[in-house]
Amino acid sequence: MRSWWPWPSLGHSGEFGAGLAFGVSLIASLLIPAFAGAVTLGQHDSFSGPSLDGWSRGVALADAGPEGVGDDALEMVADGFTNNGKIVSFNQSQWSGDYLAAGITAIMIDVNNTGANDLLLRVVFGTTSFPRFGLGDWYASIQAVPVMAGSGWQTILLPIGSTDLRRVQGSGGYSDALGSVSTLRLLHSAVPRTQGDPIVATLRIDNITAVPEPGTGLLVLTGLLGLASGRRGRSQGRVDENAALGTARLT
Ligand SMILES: [Ca+2]
Repeated sequence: MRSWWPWPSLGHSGEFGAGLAFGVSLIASLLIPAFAGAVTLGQHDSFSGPSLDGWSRGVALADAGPEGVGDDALEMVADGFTNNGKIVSFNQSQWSGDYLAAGITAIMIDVNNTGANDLLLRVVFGTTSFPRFGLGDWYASIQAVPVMAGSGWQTILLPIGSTDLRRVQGSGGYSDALGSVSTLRLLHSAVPRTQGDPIVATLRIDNITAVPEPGTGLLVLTGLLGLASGRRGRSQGRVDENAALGTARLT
């Protein structure tokens, strides 16, 4: 059988070949968008049960969501200096894909800062699996949403329009990047960047939702506002109507 390996002199068997093949595979995995999933309008992660809903970093915490008993959430704990020194979680499955084709203009999240330090939350989109080594185009929230220590549950909105995000790595345009997202990251950072800032903090998140464009997805938006309004009475947070339209922040 003819070998698939294009360089016969190198071969693809033995330690060298295996190592080289692994290296090529690793580089390819970093360069090629994963597209394990296709993001869709209105999709919603609620962390029911022990699953992390495809999110990496953090743990599933039973009965820790905004609804209390029976409502699970994802908790991130950062110690400020080790590999777990930052508040960051990321998704490379159902949150990868074409955000522009899907008509998504913001990410809505329930958050609860149970730690002792205030947080500045941002979303970051990348066309590769990792921002390291300068690979890929990455866009981050220009304006962070502050979530104070001891906040209780709040609903926040992170708009992702072309004027809401800033390129923090790479050279690709906004449309190309948001049209081929491989990784969505949620993190704390003082300025827009690909990675979080070290901090001692604890953050719980729940009900991550892809919010539609105003007007074109009015029914979906109305439903989302209804959900947020229902949670509002049980938390300190509130949803600003303009914020839900992707033009301001939540408090
Ligand atoms: Ca939940």
